[in-house]
Amino acid sequence: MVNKKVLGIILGGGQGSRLYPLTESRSKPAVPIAGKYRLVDIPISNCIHSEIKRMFVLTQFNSASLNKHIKNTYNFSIFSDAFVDILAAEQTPENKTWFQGTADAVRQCLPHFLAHDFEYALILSGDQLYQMDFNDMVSAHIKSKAAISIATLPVNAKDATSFGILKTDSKNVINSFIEKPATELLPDWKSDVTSEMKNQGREYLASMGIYIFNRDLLVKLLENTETIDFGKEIIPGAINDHKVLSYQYEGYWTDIGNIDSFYEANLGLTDDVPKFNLFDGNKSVLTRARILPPSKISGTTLEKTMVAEGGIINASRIENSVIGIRARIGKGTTVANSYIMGNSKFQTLDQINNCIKNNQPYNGIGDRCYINHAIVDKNCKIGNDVRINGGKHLDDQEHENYVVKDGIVVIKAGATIPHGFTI
Ligand code: ADQ
Ligand code: ADP
Repeated sequence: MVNKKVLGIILGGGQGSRLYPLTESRSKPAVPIAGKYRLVDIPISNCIHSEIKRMFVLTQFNSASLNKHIKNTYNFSIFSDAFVDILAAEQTPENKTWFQGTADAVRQCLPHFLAHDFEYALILSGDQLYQMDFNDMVSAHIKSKAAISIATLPVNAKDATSFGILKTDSKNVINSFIEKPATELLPDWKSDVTSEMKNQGREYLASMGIYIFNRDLLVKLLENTETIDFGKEIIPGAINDHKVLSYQYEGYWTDIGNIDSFYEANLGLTDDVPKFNLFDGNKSVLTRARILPPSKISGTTLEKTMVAEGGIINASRIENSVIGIRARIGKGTTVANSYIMGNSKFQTLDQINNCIKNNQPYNGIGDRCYINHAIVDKNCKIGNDVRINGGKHLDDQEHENYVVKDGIVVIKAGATIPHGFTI
């Protein structure tokens, strides 16, 4: 089944500066999450489970890994209309280079969308972790004859300043909207929420950045080329002239747009009952089916840890961590509170022996290391006796091979960390 009325548009990211250095050499949708997926798999899986199988992914630059991932993962039957296409910001005589903002990205790609039949454009963010059936939202949109619908969620005062905050009438029609209000403005923006939400201090209705637009209205609203952002201009400008519906969502949803929230979202998956359920057969997150052997683990005490396929793990202890595909971790090593992304390919025994002979680190994490509070990006070579101890005691800093952001040490993709190095 392909829903012919809805076209999925996934905003794959601006310049990705908030996720730097994970976005140093790849586009944001290609950032690996949960050991074996990519960020873009989340919105694409939600769309596919909702029968919305025609999707565009808009991205600032089109990395080889994104292309390869989409091409190798989302293969639909040639007899269906389904597709996932990547649209990267391109230079044309009319447009200089980058997408200037979310609305500008959609505007620049509009000719590609309009070549397809659809009645509703479903616009999604590429950096959120949630499992949502969009059919309910589409039905509510159609039933109420709305022009635009926005998925919303009650949030607390601390979070409210980083979202679009809105108020509705008794029929859930949005009558006011403010993008990222300053703290002193918040008292005016409280909504009537359920007592459960009130008890949790979640009294502000936030936009989840998930929009449904009627096709013709989207085209019309984008005619004004001065408007570059949905949250800052298009939505606040539309609420007076059009029926903009709030579709209130109560499930788990989190924004993973910066290093801290990305780290928390990944490590949260190791909880006894994670808020995001990867083990739900009906809402599984789809990704590339790689042909990898099971991970081989020896002498390791594992606590609250997820280990993806293809690993060779000889560590002493791994706790509260996510270990990605083809990871290799040496003897006597401890990994705690960390996300180790793993490797893109296996090294041969000859290659490994050659590194050992030359006293060089090889792919993975060496022997007797201690790694805490860190994200180790793909294809790193971490030597023996390396100590990486992240935490709030570290100030933000940038080095050739790693950065520290919010106390989290991020080892850059492909970095070599010499034997005995300490952070
Ligand atoms: P933000 O998340 O701050 O707020 P923004 O940074 O514009 O908004 O990002 C929205 C999505 O679009 C993200 O997935 C981002 O990666 C992507 N994006 C940003 N710039 C882009 C560009 N130039 N090209 C392609 N993609 C781009 C928005 C809304 C708020 C709402 C929050 C919810 O503006 O009202 O509350 O989302 O997270
Ligand atoms: P990313 O940095 O986005 O995670 P990867 O490191 O996974 O990207 O690389 C993307 C693709 O390129 C992978 O599918 C992998 O097969 C391939 N690749 C990466 N490094 C190498 C390499 N050294 N030799 C051959 N193929 C590689």
